[in-house]
Amino acid sequence: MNESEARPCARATARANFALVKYWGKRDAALNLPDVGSISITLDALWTETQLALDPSLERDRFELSGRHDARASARVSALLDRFRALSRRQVFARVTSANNFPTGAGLASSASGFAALVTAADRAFGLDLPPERRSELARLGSGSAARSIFGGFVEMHRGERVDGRDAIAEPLMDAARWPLQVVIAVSDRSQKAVGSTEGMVRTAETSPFYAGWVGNQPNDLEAARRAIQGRDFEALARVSEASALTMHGLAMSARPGLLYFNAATVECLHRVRQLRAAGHAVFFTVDAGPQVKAVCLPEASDAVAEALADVPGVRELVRSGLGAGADCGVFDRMDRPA
Ligand code: 2P0
Repeated sequence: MNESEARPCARATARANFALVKYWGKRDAALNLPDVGSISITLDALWTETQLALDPSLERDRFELSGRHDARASARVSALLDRFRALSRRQVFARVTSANNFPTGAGLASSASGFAALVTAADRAFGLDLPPERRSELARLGSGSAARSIFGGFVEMHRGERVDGRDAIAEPLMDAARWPLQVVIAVSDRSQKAVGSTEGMVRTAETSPFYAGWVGNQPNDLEAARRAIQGRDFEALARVSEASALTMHGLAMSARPGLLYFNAATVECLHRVRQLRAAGHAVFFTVDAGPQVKAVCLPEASDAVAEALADVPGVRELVRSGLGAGADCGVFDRMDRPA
């Protein structure tokens, strides 16, 4: 065993989330401040596990995702770890290994669980023990949606007003156990998307003639979703969630050049979900910056939803999930897979 393997290691797990009221657009790209608030659900079946060990023998951070070095991701990881070095006043570098149990960059929210896990592991390894709202703020610097994966169940991300971003953080709205919705994800393309969320958001804000209307309407959708969640009113949550997803995609399509994340299977899945709802099944859809359709349903509807979506041409795989917990962390006496 070499020295680095024996070093104490923080091991964090964070689960993916997706928004019901969508985040699309930034008011400050450097601090990654959103132009709109958002409301999400955290899943239990899609997660990132990140191990982090501080190593005084290193001259820079070492980051591996699923056993491979990724220069772009490494720069983002290191920039975030710089914050932890500053906060702890410890100029020490880290070995970080991270693995997702689902495809990266395919519209399944890998950056959300990834940065939430990184921040949670770093918080423990640097001995900071920050409150969850501070971890949410730091996770946001890595990826806007990651601020939400610090928490479980139903979560609201605030737009915030401050220029320093201290109030652009997420907070839990309701525990998963109080309304245990189910999710069926229809995966039609596992490849990385052509235009990532960050680039897509910037292009949309700069070029869409409808951007101001999107930002102006968001408080209405947030309020409708908050009420629906508090009242466990499925029909109301279905209405506002589908409206938010379609509006976000309509907005993205209106960028120049337009962003089109749907494929043929996406569109067919949306029709199937609406047919199921018309037939009395409690289900609605949402779609993020990729072609996968996420069908959110009451538990009693989930088998019928899975059966209907599995039958759509182009759907390659279904992922089924319940709602999950916030990010958590333990300390172990060595890394499983040293970088
Ligand atoms: C959401 N998405 O609310 C929206 C809907 C995708 C579509 O949050 O630039 O990867 O890192 O802050 O967090 C994905 O955006 O973007 C996302 P950055 P992020 O779930």
